[in-house]
Amino acid sequence: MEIGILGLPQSGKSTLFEIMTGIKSREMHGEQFVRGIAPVPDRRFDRLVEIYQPAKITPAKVPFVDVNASGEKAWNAVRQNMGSADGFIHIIDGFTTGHVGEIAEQYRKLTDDLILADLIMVENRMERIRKVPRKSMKPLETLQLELMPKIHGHLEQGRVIRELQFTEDEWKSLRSFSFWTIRPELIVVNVGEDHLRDFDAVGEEIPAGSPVVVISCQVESEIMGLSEAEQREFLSSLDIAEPAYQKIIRQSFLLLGCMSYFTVGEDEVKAWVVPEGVKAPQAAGVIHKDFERGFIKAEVVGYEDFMNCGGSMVQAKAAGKIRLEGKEYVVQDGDIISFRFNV
Ligand SMILES: Nc1nc2c(ncn2[C@@H]2O[C@H](COP(=O)(O)OP(=O)(O)OP(=O)(O)O)[C@@H](O)[C@H]2O)c(=O)[nH]1
Ligand SMILES: [Mg+2]
Repeated sequence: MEIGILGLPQSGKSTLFEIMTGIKSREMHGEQFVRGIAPVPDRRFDRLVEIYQPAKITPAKVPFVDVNASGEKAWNAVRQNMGSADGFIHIIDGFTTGHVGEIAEQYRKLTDDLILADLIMVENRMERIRKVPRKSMKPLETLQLELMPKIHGHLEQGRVIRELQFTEDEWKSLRSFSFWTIRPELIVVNVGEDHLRDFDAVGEEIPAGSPVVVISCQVESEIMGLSEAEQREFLSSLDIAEPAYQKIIRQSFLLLGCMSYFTVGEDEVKAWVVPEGVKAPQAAGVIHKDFERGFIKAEVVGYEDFMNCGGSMVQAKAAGKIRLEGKEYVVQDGDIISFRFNV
């Protein structure tokens, strides 16, 4: 699973990538794309680390990809390297203009390119399916034959595929295409320092239905060199509670449909990444396949319950807050879990 960083040339893609992952892709000459991993900021995780003071800490992580090519080569590089991205950050240059209308226009420009790329994919597919004799059509192809004109018409109106509603079967039939505008996106507006607070309206100006985060990459990359305390002081002088890049990482994590549960102890506090709606045995399987195969029970306490019991397992147990859950339990974000299994 990974998030691709998309944006027009010189919009701040590599600057954002560096802030989030610490990797300077601009210095990696000759590499068309660069992968980096960002830890997901999570206050709950930090609190658990304070409580357990473990030897090892492992936060949840999100992988990002930055394309390192310009001009004509850029779009080819994007096509080659982002076909498998599960979602995108679409970053927009808001620092050379202070005008919200122009920002919306820039958003439109790249989105139109992506819509066009999707249109071509749909047209190719339609042409191919139409050559298949009706009788020998597989159910998947029949479904695609029905769907493609609908998607085509929608794209032709300059609209993105993710706005459309699909049934589960329809989703399955579309999965193999990696359409650009079907995958979720997070819009990031990269503004100049003076405009940090003027852009609350930007979300309304970009009627995309996608989440929007405003950041000044310049400011945030400058404060990376400061100590944590200095960073906090600087941000509070600008009336900012948290650096925006942290919000961007968290939103990217949500974009992937992920959540985390925790395992805790003096040896390690770890956030495990699972898809939303996962059941206990599959969640255990992320730790080890044997945990899933030999799953017996999950001992679960919700993060809030745990903290309300003074951050103590003994107290949580005494208060009856530790539940024994079975195979059908749907894991909740922030659950603290210990699995019982038999191998
Ligand atoms: N003033 C200002 N300049 C910025 C900001 N973010 C990035 N820049 C500058 O814009 C230029 C491009 O930044 P990059 O992060 O390399 O942009 P990019 O989208 O990766 O560029 P390409 O990969 O060449 O398409 C650099 O000179 C940055 O210093 C910002 O928030 N404010
Ligand atoms: Mg770049």
